[in-house]
Amino acid sequence: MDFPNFLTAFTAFLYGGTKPNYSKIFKLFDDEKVGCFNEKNIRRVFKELDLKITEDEVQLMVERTDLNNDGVITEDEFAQVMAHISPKI
Ligand SMILES: [Ca+2]
Repeated sequence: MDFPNFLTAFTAFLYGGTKPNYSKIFKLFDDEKVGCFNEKNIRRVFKELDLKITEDEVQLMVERTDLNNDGVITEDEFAQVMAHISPKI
């Protein structure tokens, strides 16, 4: 599964046929409410949702979403990437 398909599947899993709410998804990852998340948060969310994610997929998700390469994903970065790759509803 490539990254766009992976995130589409992920949002579909969370929200079924409804329009994905990026902010809501972001808050799942940013459980410490610091305004950003990292690979550690990604592993936790997937574990909590009982979804399998490989280490490669975690790295890929960070690589593709961390637009300014500072090691963390902000809500802006997340929304931009999600809006870009999600199917238009
Ligand atoms: Ca960043």
